[in-house]
Amino acid sequence: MNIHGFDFHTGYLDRKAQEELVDCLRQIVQKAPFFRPQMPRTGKPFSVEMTSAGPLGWVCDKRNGYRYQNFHPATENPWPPMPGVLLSVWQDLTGYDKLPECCLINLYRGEKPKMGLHRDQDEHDLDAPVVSISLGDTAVFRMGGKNRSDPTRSIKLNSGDAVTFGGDARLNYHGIDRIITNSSTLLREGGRINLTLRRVNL
Ligand code: MD3
Ligand code: FE
Repeated sequence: MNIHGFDFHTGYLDRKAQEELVDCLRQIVQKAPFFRPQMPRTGKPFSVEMTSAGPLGWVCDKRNGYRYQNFHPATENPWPPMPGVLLSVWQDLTGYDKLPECCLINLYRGEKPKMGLHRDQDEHDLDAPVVSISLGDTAVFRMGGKNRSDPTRSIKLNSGDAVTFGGDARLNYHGIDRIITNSSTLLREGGRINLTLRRVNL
């Protein structure tokens, strides 16, 4: 980890590794289908669909807000297990002594999917880094600072790129401005999938 707290691993997964990961995700999504979270209070639907793998999944709805829970909100089944290959990625990129408990799977597809500027602060272990893996179409990622009003910069995340966020950047504001349609051939149905690996509990 560098002084800024984030590390870009451009082209971390080669094409074959990306294809194998997508196959693995298709199996997960068969058991735990994508769902569309809603904003707390307003109930406004997200433009991004989500699901999770591992002991915990991140969910959000009008009534109960943002949280981690150990079951899928629609099927009410436990989330599918964390793929072994993602535990290897976590170990390789972070060397963190505890395992990730959540692989959040974000699907950017359809009409102008985006994720507004926010911080990831629903986890208890804020010493643990977050690992992001991009698959499919390129995303225009926005990285900010500690305060919403801090300057931001725009960075493209391509299929196969991995990023670790920890230390000084763990609570930085960030978001996805847009997806560049048809920039990748990885996903037959088009769009982008982002995986974030997270430790939740201390
Ligand atoms: C910077 N996802 O799910 S991953 C999210 O591409 C989320 O789907 C985006 O932000 C996506 O919460 C961005 C990059 C990322 C993830 C976690 C971070 C950047 C981060 C945590 C701290 C700082
Ligand atoms: Fe985030």
